[in-house]
Amino acid sequence: MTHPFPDFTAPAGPARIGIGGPVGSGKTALIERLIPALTGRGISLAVITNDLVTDEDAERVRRSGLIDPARVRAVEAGACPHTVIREDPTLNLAAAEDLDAAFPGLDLILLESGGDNLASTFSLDLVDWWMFVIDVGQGDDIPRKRGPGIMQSDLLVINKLDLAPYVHVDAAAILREARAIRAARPVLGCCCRPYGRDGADGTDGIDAIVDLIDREVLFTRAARQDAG
Ligand SMILES: Nc1nc2c(ncn2[C@@H]2O[C@H](COP(=O)(O)OP(=O)(O)OP(=O)(O)O)[C@@H](O)[C@H]2O)c(=O)[nH]1
Ligand SMILES: [Mg+2]
Repeated sequence: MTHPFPDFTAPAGPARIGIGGPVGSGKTALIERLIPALTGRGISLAVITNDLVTDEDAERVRRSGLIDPARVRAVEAGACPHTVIREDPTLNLAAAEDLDAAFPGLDLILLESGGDNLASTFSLDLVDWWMFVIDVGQGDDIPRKRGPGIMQSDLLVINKLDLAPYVHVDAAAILREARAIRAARPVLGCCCRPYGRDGADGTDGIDAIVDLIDREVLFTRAARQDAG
């Protein structure tokens, strides 16, 4: 993300990355893949999930065995999932501050939004950088619909490329079209499940997402903090 103020200095504390996208596109599945990939690179991690009226996703991540369950917090978003990530992110900011206080040296918090439509975006008071996850099962015309999530996110992830042949979507074409629509902003294809399909069939895979996070968020933020 290019910050609008060149002399901006990143605040101390962990970086925060938002993960938004329509219901069922694979946001939690992506988190389950990112946790081992990021912690394997020595990054100290925590997770906040937003569900409408339950803590279902937080419980799933806690039970996954991938991360210390104490590092996972749930925010109940209520009826309107984008309100708590955009208009009034107080609950998510409080959860992030709690995690920062509980785990000194925390590098990064992943925040999953409640499943929404193509219109959700994150407040930059809440996150440093955010990605939007769609999947091929929603149709190959989704990038063309140009919702704010597709146009404004720092990274567009097109998930479930393994399903493309079954839903009659040309995976290469949807990636090409999304890249053309987003111009210079990155688009990466992946398969959060089944495991082992990363990088197969032209997908960019989880490692490409982690490389981008490393470069665009963690490295850039550390450089800003050093400069400050
Ligand atoms: N075939 C396939 N299935 C996937 C993939 N990623 C996720 N799924 C499945 O898609 C379904 C939804 O995944 P979730 O990770 O729960 O999606 P989500 O975006 O977190 O859903 P909400 O939080 O309810 O909005 C689950 O049944 C996953 O197993 C993928 O790459 N390929
Ligand atoms: Mg989820």
